[in-house]
Amino acid sequence: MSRNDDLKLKVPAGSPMRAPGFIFGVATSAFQIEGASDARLPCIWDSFCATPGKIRDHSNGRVACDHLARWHSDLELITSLGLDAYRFSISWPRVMHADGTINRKGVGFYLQLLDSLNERHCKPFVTLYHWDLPQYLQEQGGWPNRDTAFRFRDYVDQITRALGDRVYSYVTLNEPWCSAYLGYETGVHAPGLTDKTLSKKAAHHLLLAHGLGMQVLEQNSPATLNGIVVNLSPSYGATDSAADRAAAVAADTAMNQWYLKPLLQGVYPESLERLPVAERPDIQADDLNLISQPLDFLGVNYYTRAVYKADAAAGFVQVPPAPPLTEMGWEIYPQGLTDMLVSLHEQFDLPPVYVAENGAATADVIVDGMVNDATRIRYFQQHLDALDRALERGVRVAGYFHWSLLDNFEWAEGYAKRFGLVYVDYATQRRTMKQSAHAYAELLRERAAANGGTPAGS
Ligand code: IFM
Repeated sequence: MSRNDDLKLKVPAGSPMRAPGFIFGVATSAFQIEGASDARLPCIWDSFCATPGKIRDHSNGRVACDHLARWHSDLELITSLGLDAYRFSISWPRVMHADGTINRKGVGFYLQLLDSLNERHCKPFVTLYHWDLPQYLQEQGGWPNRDTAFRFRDYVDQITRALGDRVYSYVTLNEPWCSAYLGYETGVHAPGLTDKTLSKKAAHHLLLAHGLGMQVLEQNSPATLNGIVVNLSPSYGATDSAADRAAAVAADTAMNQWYLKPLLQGVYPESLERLPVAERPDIQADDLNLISQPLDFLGVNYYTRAVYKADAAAGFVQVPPAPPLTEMGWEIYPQGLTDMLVSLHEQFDLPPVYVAENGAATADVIVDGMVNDATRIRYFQQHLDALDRALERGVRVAGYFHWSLLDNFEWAEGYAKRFGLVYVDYATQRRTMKQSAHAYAELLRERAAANGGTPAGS
């Protein structure tokens, strides 16, 4: 393979990914890129960032990528990539007042963005909740308070009416496991609490919020594709011993099945019954019916796998990842994407699936005006190949979104970890397309030409 080939992305001839209907996109989220925190209500991540010791580089989302001011040129970048779709999130604290009425000024930003995306034939995938809970709702108990799910329902009702028919697809929640487990159990994410009982309650209320949101979407926006995005880490035993294999199953149940089963089958895993009574969420009649309403699609985010060994006290413990690692310290394991998709397909009666996020943080630097992120391109290619293997096995995957368009605020890691296809110099806010962005654009150009057209947006 020549050096030049190494900087290219390819999709094999005959792959369903080459068909024009397969969606290629990029994803971002509001808190991570927008900035202008003064022009909206505070959210739990503002408070978390203001708490000493929580963010590795002591940063916050006040400016981030200044996308609120620079959205127009960011949209030019999206257009220049020729993407079929752009997945972004709405900032709940930007579009709603604390009294539950809509904030027209905040909504105005999204209306412009949506109109411009539609003019450019780039499909808007809108995530309604990507972790930025309004702080006043946290003060009323946050996700462990059942009422928060109903406040989410009200917000979904208002925002979907305000956005009208501009949206192609709605995602109710992004990665509820992160909100519940990282936010309320390990405390490494906002709001930074460390309480197992709160975490289980939060998980249930997030799922309930999804169900209530789906009900509203069905009513207000039946023509959009409506679904949810979960993050899944396929679990493997550290050895082939029965104990390690059982540890992997237990971990899979706690992390993945806890969300998949209620959503897709309307039941919790049986292990719920083995939780101490005090730790069990309050599951009311009809909750599981609401949670398991039919989905137009299931979004899955895949970054890495997790390897477990048996542990007498905890049942399972995660083994530290082995190289090759990304800058996040996450193992690069593309086969996990195939395994995860195939196993979902075998276990559940699935709606179409989107890989709603996949990407890598790499050590990017600008040299002579260029960012040669060959490691990201390799990761990207390996995961496209892994996705193709899943398609060959009959999994109905309808699209792939790369995380992320821009380098951005990587939560507790601050700005040090760069996931973008586009490099952001935070001192000047200058954007530089990395080699991976050029490779993605070239792939889409080449696919469009093979299909007798031009890429979306161009
Ligand atoms: O940056 C996050 C994103 O907000 C949610 N999914 C994982 C990404 C990388 O950690």
